[in-house]
Amino acid sequence: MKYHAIALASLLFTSAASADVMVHDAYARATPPNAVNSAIFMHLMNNENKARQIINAQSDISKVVELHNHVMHDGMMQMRKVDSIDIPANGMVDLKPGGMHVMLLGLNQPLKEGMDLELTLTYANGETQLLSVPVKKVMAGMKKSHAHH
Ligand SMILES: [Cu+2]
Repeated sequence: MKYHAIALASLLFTSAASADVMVHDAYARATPPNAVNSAIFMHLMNNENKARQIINAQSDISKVVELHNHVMHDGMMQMRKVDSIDIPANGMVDLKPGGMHVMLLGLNQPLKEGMDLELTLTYANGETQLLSVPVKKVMAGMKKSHAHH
């Protein structure tokens, strides 16, 4: 029985270590030469039975990195800094243009297609996740989300 207990313990440990939040299709928006800000988008999948919370994002590419969401204010969509991005248990969250995103403020260099940025996500439980995020050219996308007809 003792051996069983040990085997089970190591199995649990292994699965806990690999049961991360899965990140798919992460990309940073390429910028024109003089742009100072950009954003990172991604699809987050939580395979755990408990909710996860991203509480911080860090990167060397810009002076400030913030978690943002878009909210309607006086009939206008505005970006707001948020304290966390919640990913429900066994659920998923899309960071996408017009919605939640990782905001890069004060870029240290223009973002060109083909570059890869390093981004570190910090979760409320203390875990960190290092991502390699490719830079992609995308259409602004904002006009579509503003159309209400
Ligand atoms: Cu923003």
